[in-house]
Amino acid sequence: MGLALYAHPFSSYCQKVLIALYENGTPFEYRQLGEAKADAELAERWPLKRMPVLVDGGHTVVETTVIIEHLGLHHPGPVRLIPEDPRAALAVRMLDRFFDGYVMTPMQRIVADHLRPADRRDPFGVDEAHRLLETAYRWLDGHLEARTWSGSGAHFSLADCAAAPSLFYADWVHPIEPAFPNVRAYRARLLKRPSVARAVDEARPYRANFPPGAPDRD
Ligand SMILES: N[C@@H](CCC(=O)N[C@@H](CS)C(=O)NCC(=O)O)C(=O)O
Repeated sequence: MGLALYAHPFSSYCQKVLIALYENGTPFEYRQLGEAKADAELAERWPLKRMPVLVDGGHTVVETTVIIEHLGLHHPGPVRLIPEDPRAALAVRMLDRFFDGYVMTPMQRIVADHLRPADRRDPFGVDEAHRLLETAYRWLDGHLEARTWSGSGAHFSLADCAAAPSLFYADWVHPIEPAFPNVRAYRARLLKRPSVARAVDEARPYRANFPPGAPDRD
């Protein structure tokens, strides 16, 4: 029994793991969610029904960061997404947490607000999410001053897997202003990375489903 990934191409967290799999050309069975059978299997394996979920030889692995750590441990490839040196690994994990907590989370909050009934919207929470994104961009711009990749500087890592989809969609809901040239350049660099470009291309057919409306770019 090999690897199976329950995922949807348009989901930002699913892209985070897909990028890791594509980086190393790791073979896996794509169990696409949105189809009744795959949805039922996911609910059975993970009652919280968050995606993606990895199944490795019958063993269920959840949470994107843990999934990517699991892949590095049990299915390593030529691209090491968590550095061997524990200090360098810590820097990568720190940036991974930054992107999930302070870019992905506020971006999701803004997007999810569009799915609420009109009388249950949360303008205060949405404002807060916009402010958090602005502060996150500012901090990241300084952090990227002398770095090509966000986690370990010279090498693409877990942190960049988290950065790519979070900055991709965050820029759609809270544009990265020219005042943050390093973040804009980093997002563009990420989009050129073949693993990221592939994930973005696979998600193209679903853009019309982006709740706030997708911009005509990228
Ligand atoms: N912390 C989780 C977050 C996963 C997550 O939020 N996935 C979203 C898709 S991008 C999801 O499943 N949303 C469906 C829902 O909220 O019901 C991880 O890293 O795997």
